[in-house]
Amino acid sequence: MSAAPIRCRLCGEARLETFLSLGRTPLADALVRPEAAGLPEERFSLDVAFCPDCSLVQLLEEVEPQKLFVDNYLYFSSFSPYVLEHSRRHAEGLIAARGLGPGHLVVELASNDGYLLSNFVEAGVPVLGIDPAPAQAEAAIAAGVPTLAEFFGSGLASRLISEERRADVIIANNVMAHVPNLNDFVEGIALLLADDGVATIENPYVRDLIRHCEFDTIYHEHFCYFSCTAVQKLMRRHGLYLNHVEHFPDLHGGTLRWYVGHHDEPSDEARQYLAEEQATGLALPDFYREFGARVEHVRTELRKLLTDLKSAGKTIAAYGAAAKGSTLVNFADIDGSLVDFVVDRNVHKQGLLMPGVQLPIRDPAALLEDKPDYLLLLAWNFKDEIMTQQQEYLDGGGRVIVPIPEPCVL
Ligand code: DWN
Repeated sequence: MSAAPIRCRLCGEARLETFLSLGRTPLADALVRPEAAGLPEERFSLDVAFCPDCSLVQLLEEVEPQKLFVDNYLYFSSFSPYVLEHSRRHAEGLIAARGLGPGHLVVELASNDGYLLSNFVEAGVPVLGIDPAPAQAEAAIAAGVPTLAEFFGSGLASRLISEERRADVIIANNVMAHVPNLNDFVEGIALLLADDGVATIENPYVRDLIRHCEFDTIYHEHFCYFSCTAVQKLMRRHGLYLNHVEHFPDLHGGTLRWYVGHHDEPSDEARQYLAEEQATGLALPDFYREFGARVEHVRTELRKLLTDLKSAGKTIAAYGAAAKGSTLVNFADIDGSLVDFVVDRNVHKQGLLMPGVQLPIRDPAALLEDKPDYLLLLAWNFKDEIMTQQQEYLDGGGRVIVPIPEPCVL
């Protein structure tokens, strides 16, 4: 019996157009324990499609969220100082703009280890975190952030409002792209958000991903890749409106923050982004058609650069056991024949192996111990922060390789 046609996650359209295939890859955050080295890992196809009806960019294959975010999820937001500062500014801005205080409620979806809500707790604003990853939820609770270790959707939202809890602010950073049932997730936001409330939603901006060839941001945790056009269509299906947009070009390779509410009050910025997307063709399939060829070019150039350095007797390590790093090293087949090890500040990742290529992950101190000639930045989105942090390694003659948007040596 043929499988049911894969339909658009947003609008149900069946005519999806695949424009990129990154092969069958392991799960980006499924780091490998040393005792499992050499054993086969689960792999899933990583094919990306465009919906001609609502312009949502999305993955075709779906990996169950339990496997992605519960069984073995090691991403803790607090290991990135840039993310902590960005979050502090976001919280302070909302508290000031909306006069938040003890009588309000701020709910964060995918609250991780409490890295953002802790700012509201310090300001005396009641909060509720929701995150299905047990270790992160536990860390948040230990940090004084009340947290439900559950997946969010219309069911949990209905339960919360039955307890007379509506949110004055809902924050959803790097989560709306991570849910297979997009409409149920947004329906939950519409139910939980107070009538005069605001939801702020952050995700990588698909325009920046395509323009800067950030194909490594594509992995199984990211079911969707959003434009303002798609977000507006998605919100309207649930009685919500896209009212404002903020762009953060240096966050995760280019992030948009969408502000949505129950009333149609678009700002000039929101109108401008929507108009620009129509003018630049972001809502049309041609915008994505050449992407595959550009991705292939980056893979070829990066492999050539690394191979030439190895042939010249140089040693190479990598920085950042990032999910995006897993996509890059597995798609470009950057294994132990090219890179000796990866370093990462996240202590939960140290001692494990990168998925697929199974590169060992060590403490960044290894850079001063082993003094590799070159350092491939898998977490290139934090280049400035990492280079500042690793100044001693650089002063000792270490050189940095930035792989995206075009492989280069700094
Ligand atoms: O959407 C997601 C984004 C927000 O974060 C999640 N699904 C998964 C994760 O993706 P990622 O792992 O590609 O994100 P990062 O934040 O780019 O990963 C950076 C990695 O580098 C982390 O493992 C932490 C590490 N790091 C470090 O070792 N030293 C990061 C910084 C800033 C540092 O100074």
